[in-house]
Amino acid sequence: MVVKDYIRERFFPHIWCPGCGHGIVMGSMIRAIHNLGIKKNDIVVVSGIGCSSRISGYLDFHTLHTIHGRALAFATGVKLSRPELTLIVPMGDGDALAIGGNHLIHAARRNIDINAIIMNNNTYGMTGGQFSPTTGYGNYATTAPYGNVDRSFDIVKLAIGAGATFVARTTTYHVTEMIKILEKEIAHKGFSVVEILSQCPTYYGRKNNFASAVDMLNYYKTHTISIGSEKKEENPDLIERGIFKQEEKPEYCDEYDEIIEKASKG
Ligand SMILES: Cc1ncc(C[n+]2csc(CCOP(=O)(O)OP(=O)(O)O)c2C)c(N)n1
Ligand code: SF4
Repeated sequence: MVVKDYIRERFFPHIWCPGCGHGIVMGSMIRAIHNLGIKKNDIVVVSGIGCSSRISGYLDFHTLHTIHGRALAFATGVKLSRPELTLIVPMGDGDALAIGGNHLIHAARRNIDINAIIMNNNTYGMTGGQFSPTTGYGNYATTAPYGNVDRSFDIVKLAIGAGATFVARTTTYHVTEMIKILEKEIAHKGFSVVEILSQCPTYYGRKNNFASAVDMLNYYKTHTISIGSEKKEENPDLIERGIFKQEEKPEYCDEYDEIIEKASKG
């Protein structure tokens, strides 16, 4: 496989800081799409604004780089008008859960066939490290110099509660697992959410005593476990990785087609 076949070299060098996790996610997206054998022309990547959202500029598919928090709204429009296309929406935790939180829960309850990828770096990287809905209680941010008092969303629980039919979590340390999960996500018909813990060494890392990007990757290695591991009983703070939900349910575009048919028959 040649990664260069899937990227727009004219936009390189990329904007990401050394050690940023988002490039690992982009590389894994490319490999998953390649392994599934989907034609480049059949893929639409829609993103909002953020370091993570910059992925849409670098990938050589049909792409829409839209406005902060609204990627899922644009993607819904594209999917409803061209349901045969594969829609992928890479987002940051700020983009997906703060300004875009409402779009996320409503896309989930409709079960529209869109693949949301949430790169959770616990901060607003692009704008300088403000706290986000996943920064975590007691952690530090440029806008929380004495410690954050907001509690975090659990992205997996939120997505399941809102009705997403495929929900998973992985990290940038677990690349082979990430590629397999992304393959399953894209192959699933319905609204799917994959949370990927993706390090921001520049802001979240520096503010929270991580000496380097490698330190953050080591944290993902030592503080996460596969779903069902016995270690979770010994240490409830460990974060679970894997596929939490995978369920077949009627998809929104299909249901909409049925309504159009009913209406056209009068
Ligand atoms: C309507 C609007 N509000 C605020 C901004 C400023 N802004 C740009 S990116 C961003 C947050 C990015 O954080 P996240 O989505 O978590 O992505 P990251 O950069 O961490 O990958 C913000 C607040 C904007 N571009 N548009
Ligand atoms: S600020 Fe953080 S999220 Fe943005 S490119 Fe740098 S390391 Fe990545």
